[in-house]
Parts: sequence; C-alpha cells; structure tokens
Amino acid sequence: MAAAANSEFGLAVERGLKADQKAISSRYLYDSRGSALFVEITQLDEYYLSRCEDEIFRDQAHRIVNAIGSEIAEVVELGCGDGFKTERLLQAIHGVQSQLKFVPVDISEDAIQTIEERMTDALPNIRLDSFTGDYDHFLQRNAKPTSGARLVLFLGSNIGNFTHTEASRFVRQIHQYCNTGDYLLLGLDLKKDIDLLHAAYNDNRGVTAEFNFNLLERMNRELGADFDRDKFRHHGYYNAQLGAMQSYLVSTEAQSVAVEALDMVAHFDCLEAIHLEDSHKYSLQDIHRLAAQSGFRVQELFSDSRGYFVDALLQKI
Ligand code: AVI
Repeated sequence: MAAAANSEFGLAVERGLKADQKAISSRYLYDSRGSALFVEITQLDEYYLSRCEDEIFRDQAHRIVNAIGSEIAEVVELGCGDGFKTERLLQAIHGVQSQLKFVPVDISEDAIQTIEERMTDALPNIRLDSFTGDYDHFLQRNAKPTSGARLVLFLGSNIGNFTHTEASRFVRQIHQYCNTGDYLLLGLDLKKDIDLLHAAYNDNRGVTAEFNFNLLERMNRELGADFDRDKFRHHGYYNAQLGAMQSYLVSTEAQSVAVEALDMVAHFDCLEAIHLEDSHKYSLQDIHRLAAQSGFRVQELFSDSRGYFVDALLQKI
C-alpha cells in the first residue's frame, strides 16, 4: 500500500481530495472494470455518440477516402477503442491504396493486442506498427518518414474530455507531428437539445453512475479508502456556460472518509461534490476555431443523419 501512495493514481487522489473543490481526473475512471463499463456505456440506447460515429463510418467511409485522396500511406489512431470503425475506414482506404501502414497508439497493452488481432484477421495486407504508451510520448517521437500522406484519427469525442485550452494544445501537438498536407480526422459531439445530453449521461440502467462509483471502489481497493458508495450519488448535468456535460459524485450527508495509504481523512459537507469529468460539446463555429488555433484548415465535415455528431477532416497547412 505504501507504493500505491506514490503511484500516479495515489498522488492524484491526494491532491484531488485535499483541494478546496474536490476533483479527480476522468483518466482514472479507466481501470479494467471502468474500461469494461465504458464499453457498456457505448452500447446504451441513450448514449447516441457511438452509434452516430458508427453510422458516419458505415455510410460515408468512401466519401472520407475521396476527400483525402489515394496518397495516404499511413493511418495513425490515437486511442484505438474496439477497432470497429477503424476497420471500415482502413478497408475503404486499402481499396485505393494497397501499400498501407496502420499505427494504433494506446496506453493499454490489452487494447493494442485486441486491435492487432482484429486487423491481422480482417486486413492481413496492411502493415502494423503499434505503439503502447501515452499520446504525449508518441507525438514527441520523431515521426518516421512516410512515402505519402498521413491520416491521424482521434475519434469518439475523446477531445471532449479536454478543456478548450487543452484541446487546442493537443491539436497543435498533432500539428507538429504532422507534415504539411497530412490529415487529422477528429470526432466531436455537437451541442444539442439538453434533454438528449442529460439522458446520455444519466442512463436509465445506471451504467454511467456505476462507471463513476467504480472510482470510489478503486480508491477503496488500491488505496485502502473506506468510501461508502451508498452515501454518494451520481450527478450529471449540462453546464451551458462551459458547453460541457459535467459529472460529479455528490456526498448525500456530512461525512469523513479515511484513505489509509495516503494517511489522510477527507471531510465532506452534505452535498459537497467530487468533480470527475467534463464532456465538451462543440458548435460548428467551435470546430472552425479549434482548427484555426491549431494550424489546420477544415477540409470537410461528416455528420450522421440526425446531425448529432461530426467527424471533422482537417488538413495541416
Ligand atoms: C470517453 N469519453 C468521450 C466519454 C464522454 O462522452 O465524455 C466518457 C463518458 N463518460 C460518461 N459517459 C461517457
């Protein structure tokens, strides 16, 4: 348990529970149970995001390929997910470009292994060059030269979990990694009816709540904390000024929680919250602003039939 106190997670929990406004970064929601719960979220009726992006790739992969042309030599995916959408797109690109390399990048060895197996089965002629590690490390390496253009994928509204400042810094980092003429395909969830947003993050089966409660269980398990989940409730609402769905766990009574590994006790007032996640929603204007701030131009926007979600094709200028 002493080692746990000095782990990245331990230090983040200590800092987060000692802050005036308690907060723990959403990156810590994804231990193995959290990752499995997130997969369940993506299958929920209310969580429209995944189905919208699946629809875009199912119906418009060829339009995307027409927009990028046949000179793509390498596809890099930051955070590879289950590979379902990527397989569709790679198949379409492979139809016009037989010499294709795919570079999946993920912090999870399991995720890399799963995608490698999937691509080896489905597209045996594509060369794989996986990278296990975080995005920063990957993007800071000197990119190997490519014989044609590169397409970087950052899908699934993952950019939404960054603040606007973090998002433009991250897209600028991708810009530095790219050569002029390379492309970025960015998945963004659009601003829409607040009831639809609320439903997506407050599903009837309580899977999203469970996803958040799992963080309390993770602190109990890994840091010897004594959180009683029955004394907290999940609270997800749209902050219109921030343009983001925000997720909190709110203490339903005044209480003290001991965290053995950190040798600390966290005090909660009644209705005091731990902030866990912001999921930013974008307008078309926000997308153009993000591209302009980061040195990309918007080549084309691909949207689902309901206009809920956009995959924005940006090109480095
Ligand atoms: C991973 N990310 C894009 C999800 C989102 O919508 O912000 C995480 C999530 N949190 C609750 N539901 C889904």
